[in-house]
Amino acid sequence: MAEHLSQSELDYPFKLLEYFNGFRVSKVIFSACELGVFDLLLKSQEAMSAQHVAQELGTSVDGMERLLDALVGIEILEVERAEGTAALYSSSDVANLYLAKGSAKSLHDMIIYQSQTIYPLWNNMVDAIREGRNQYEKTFGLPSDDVFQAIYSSEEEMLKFMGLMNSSWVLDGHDVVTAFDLSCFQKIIDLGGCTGALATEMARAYPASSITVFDLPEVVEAAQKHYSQEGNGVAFQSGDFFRGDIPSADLYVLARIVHDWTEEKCLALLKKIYEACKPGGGVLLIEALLFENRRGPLMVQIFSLNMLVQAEGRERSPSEYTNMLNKSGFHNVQVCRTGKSYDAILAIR
Ligand code: SAM
Ligand code: ASE
Repeated sequence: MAEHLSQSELDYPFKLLEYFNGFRVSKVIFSACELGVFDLLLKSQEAMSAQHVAQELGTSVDGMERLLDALVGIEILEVERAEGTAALYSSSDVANLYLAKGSAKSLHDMIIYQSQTIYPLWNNMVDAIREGRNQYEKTFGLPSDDVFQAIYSSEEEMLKFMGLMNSSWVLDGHDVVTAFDLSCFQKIIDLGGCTGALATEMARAYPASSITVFDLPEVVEAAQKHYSQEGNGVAFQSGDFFRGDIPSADLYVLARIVHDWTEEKCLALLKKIYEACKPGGGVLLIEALLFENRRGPLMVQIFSLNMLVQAEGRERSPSEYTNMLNKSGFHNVQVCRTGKSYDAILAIR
């Protein structure tokens, strides 16, 4: 099988070509999102010509026609061409569900952040690999020693990052909070819980537990202003999990926190959590797990490069997380792969 695959790739490198042209496919989707193509097609509810779309969005007709054709090529839009009339473009169900701004499952904010922040950072990937550090300074002229000072360089950037974080849990939130039965934990704190998207999923799955999001003061303020849904049963608390006290709880959730930091900082944080944790309590890590042999999943290997270019951490395998948890005092480490982007690890004090 492997021989057959490599043989045909040698005859003609289909996969190789598709992969190294991947950035252009990304740019097609990013551009359409930034221009508002999917929002317009959803709103219009009928198929539109390139000229009509161009006029509504204030672009050239020629440019828009090429963009719409490429979106048809990647099967995100549909087109009808009747003899003698202009081609008429319409959205697919996938575009309406995931790419338009307003829908409950929208990934729009995730795509905007990839387009405006991650893409420029990845442009300096060569330097990131040479230097082994993030590229905020070269890319955006920002000091980069304090990772979240760079990520939150302005109110606008902070809100965009929060949009990215929020939209991930549209897809994986329910799976990760139900990977283990957490109903035995009364007081749950989501450390670095950002907009409260995951905490809201927890409150839904465990209505008898109390859920608190703990995050930096500016994040809590913005979360309450822009994201807090009335009566979803989630409380907010400001603090700094490195410099300040961690409140006592039965379960600490760390979703995409450990992967931001060096092993040294993770151990300091996990030990601090261990001290604050009630006996019989635990910690739940939500991360994208590498395979133990590190051969995949490809998306996790790519996330790990993203942590290099944007933060100071990395993606890790289950045994690396287990070792850190054990070194911090936790035991009974259980790993659950969800089959989606993010997985769950539960450990008990
Ligand atoms: N847990 C959320 C999720 O998975 O969607 C957000 C993860 S985000 C990568 C990291 C979060 O940690 C951000 O919300 C950030 O504000 C927060 N954070 C960073 N440093 C922190 C600190 N010292 N104390 C508390 N929160 C912090
Ligand atoms: C972080 C997660 C992310 C810090 C910065 C980040 C993500 C993007 N930038 O903890 C989410 C997943 N990765 C990608 C590439 O989308």
